Amino acid sequence: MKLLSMLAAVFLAASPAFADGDHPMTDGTVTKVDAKWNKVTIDHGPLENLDMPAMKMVFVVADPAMLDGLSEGSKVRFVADRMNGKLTVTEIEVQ
Ligand SMILES: [Cu+2]
Repeated sequence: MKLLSMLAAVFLAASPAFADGDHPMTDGTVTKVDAKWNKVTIDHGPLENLDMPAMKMVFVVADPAMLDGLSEGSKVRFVADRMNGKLTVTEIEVQ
C-alpha cells in the first residue's frame, strides 16, 4: 500500500495537469541564468503565496537541473517559496 501511494505521488508530480499543486503558478520571463550559484533572475508577475507584487528579482533554484533549458528571454511558469530563508523556485516550466 505504501509503495502504491508513493508511485501515485511520483505520477502526480510528473503530470503537468497537477503541476499547480498547493500554489498557483506565476508567469515570468528569465533575464539571467547563473549556473555557478544555482540562481535565476526572473521578471515575474505577482506571487500571491509570498505576498509579493510583480518585480524582477533573483531566485535560488531547488534543483540545479531546473536551470537546464532556461536561458535569457525564456517565458516560464513557476512556483516560488521560502526555503531555509531563501526565496527558491520549487517548480518551473518553459512555456
Ligand atoms: Cu519578487
